[in-house]
Amino acid sequence: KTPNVNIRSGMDKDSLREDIKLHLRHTLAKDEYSSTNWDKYQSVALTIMDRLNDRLLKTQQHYYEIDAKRVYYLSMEYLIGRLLDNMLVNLNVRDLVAEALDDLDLSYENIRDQEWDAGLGNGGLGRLAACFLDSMATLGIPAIGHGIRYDYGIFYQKIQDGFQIERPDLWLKYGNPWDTVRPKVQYPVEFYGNQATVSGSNGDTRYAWENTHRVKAVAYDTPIPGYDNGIVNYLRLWKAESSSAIDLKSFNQGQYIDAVKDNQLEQNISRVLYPNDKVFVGQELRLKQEYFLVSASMQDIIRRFKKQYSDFTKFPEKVSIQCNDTHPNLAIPELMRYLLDEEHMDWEKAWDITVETMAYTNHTLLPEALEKWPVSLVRNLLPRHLNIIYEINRRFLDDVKIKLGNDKNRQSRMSIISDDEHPVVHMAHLGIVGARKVNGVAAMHSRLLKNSMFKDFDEMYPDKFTNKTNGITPRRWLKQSNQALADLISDNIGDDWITDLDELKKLNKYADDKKFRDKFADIKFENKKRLTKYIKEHNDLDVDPNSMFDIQIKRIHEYKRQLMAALHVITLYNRLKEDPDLDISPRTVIFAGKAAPGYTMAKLHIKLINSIAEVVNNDPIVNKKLKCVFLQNYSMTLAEKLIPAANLSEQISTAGMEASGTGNMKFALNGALTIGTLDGANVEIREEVGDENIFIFGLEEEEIEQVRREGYNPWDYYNANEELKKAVDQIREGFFSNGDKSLFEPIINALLHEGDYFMVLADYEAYVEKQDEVSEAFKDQEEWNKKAILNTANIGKFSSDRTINDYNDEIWKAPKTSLKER
Ligand code: DL6
Repeated sequence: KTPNVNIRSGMDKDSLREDIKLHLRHTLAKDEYSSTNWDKYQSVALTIMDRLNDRLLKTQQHYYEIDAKRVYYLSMEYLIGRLLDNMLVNLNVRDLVAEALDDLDLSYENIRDQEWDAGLGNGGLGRLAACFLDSMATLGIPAIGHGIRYDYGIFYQKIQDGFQIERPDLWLKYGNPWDTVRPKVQYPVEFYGNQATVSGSNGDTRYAWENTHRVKAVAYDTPIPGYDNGIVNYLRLWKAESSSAIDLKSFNQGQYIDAVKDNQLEQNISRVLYPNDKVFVGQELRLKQEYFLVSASMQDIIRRFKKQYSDFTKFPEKVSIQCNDTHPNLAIPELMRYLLDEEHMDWEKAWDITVETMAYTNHTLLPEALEKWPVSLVRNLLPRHLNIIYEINRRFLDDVKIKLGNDKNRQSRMSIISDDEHPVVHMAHLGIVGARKVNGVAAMHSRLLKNSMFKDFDEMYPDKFTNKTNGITPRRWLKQSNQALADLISDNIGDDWITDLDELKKLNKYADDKKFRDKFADIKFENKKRLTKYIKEHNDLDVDPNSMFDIQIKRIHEYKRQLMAALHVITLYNRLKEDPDLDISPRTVIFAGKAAPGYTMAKLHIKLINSIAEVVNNDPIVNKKLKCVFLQNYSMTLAEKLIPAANLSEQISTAGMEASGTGNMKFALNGALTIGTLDGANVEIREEVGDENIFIFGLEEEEIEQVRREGYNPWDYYNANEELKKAVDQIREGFFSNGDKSLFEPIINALLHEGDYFMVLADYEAYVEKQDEVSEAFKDQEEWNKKAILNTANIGKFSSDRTINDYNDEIWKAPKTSLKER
């Protein structure tokens, strides 16, 4: 018996331990004989939820009392990963919980590793949303994230015989201790039906949406604690449920399946995350998902607003809505619909409120990723919204004529709805017209948006476009995932860096301190040893932790050019075959990443990498100095193992194609040096860490454009470089496919016969030369470590706290608060 414990909210070891025991017995009905590690993990999670819920209620009451403006982040994806470690770090009780578990003879690591990733996102866009939630809570911004609670997150990737195989991700199989269902927070979401004309009370014409089909959206809330500030915001995810009662007649007639069939269809809306990160496909279910998110969230937002205010002109003063990409941009016509049809506002007033409230973030320049919905599909699913969009467009094009002159071509380019045979709704145009601010995610990306993709719009609205360079949360990406490095930093400069990442600049002076350097290097080495063990366990491969860990982890995509890194591995292999004594830095080249299930070429790249690995790793002449690894099922948890262990970070996209990248920031923060093109945020990373501490190569964006204009011929590059020619020929001749010349033929065709759109051959030589420089640099470990420290020291700009402050200062203007007990 332990007296003086505050079981449900105490932050001391005894309270934590007693609550864990209590949950095991009374919530989960298990004891020391029957409980598994999973049960123990659940008890720990529930113990932490007790504390989070307490703070969540206090925080929400506090926001209410100070009459705070709310920020709503709308996103189809939140790649939050595992939560236990994250919650403990932010509540600042990780050590205490580990000690409490130790009292119970349990290992914290074992318990932590029971958790399955919440993979509710594809990649950068979804992870960015998760980092933003962390920063908004840490800055004490009254924010709520809205999304969808998919039954299946991003698929589980298996590598079988070198090929990617997709398996469903059953992340909810054993329940989820981190969210609380709010059965009373549910809204009807309507689809289909028709627009009807109804007359308003004063004789004017009003419209209504009738004969709709309804689905229910039910709220599930996950607490989001700020770092050590008493604030707990939440992420509200919607799950679809049937709203139609079971058809009792069929039920009574014994047709059980028919009676429940429709319900199942409705639940399909939140069944699965679409696994494409870039390619836009116009499927009805996806449009349903987007509107489902928007409709439920808007009803929730409006309900909260109306609880406190009756005057809708105050809406933009009290509410900001940030759309993560175009996916939630239906929020614009949805808010209009509400104000017009339900609040009976006139168009101009409703429009002013809408534009003042909304903001939209663009995440890509790739044309295939821009959402365009066939008008026919929108008409069928959302007839009232389509008419509103037509009216928005009509008024907008009138304005274009007035502001920019009567240029038909320009009007057609800018139109929200295309005026061709198969008209589509251009969701980015809708976002630009209907939002007060539109931002890109890195300086270069935002410049390109203004100067090329949305040039017309920038002329029309000169103050609308802005840049918000992405960032990452230092809580998860350093304090949580690289604890030893975090401790070393705190021991030397204190721990203000956790919430003020520019503090890391104080490390600059330690780059010349041999003792600090050694400690920094020891930590990296330990992290590499841990990864070595993981590789042995999962790929049955021995790699040398003394070798350079050269890592490329991200979605597999042609523009990200994993293929170029693969060609480099082949080149090193060939060189070593020719001269086994070649004096190069031994390397372990590590890849991980998922390809969209329908992206055949990307999947073939995975197979190629695995085939190269097979040859390289089994060749005793080269495998002392070179290894190649593809780790299956890249996830947040795997990233947390890989990033702290990296020496070299591969950020080698074709210039002008990667909007920002955020992996690049995570690596540099953890003391990896970048090899990269001048693309996305790499440009700004170079500015921060200094040209001498980063390896930049390759064609720049304008040069790429120029080469394209002048006519790019990949054969010129192929013929001019012996090593390149040899590598390409080996792939073609079946050297990596047991003589099978057809397997990789599509890759060869893309490179040589279809114009090498991503300019792999054009950049190959510069890339290999830069890699040679990397290899030389790695030989001087003292210098290398110095550069690594300088990367960590100068990466503070890329904290998502800075990004969120930028959004808040310029766009949302919400208050910042703290509930830290003093
Ligand atoms: O802004 C987050 C992230 C960027 O860092 C990546 O550069 C960018 O590719 C990614 N975009 C997407 C969505 N693409 N579309 N649509 O994932 O956003």
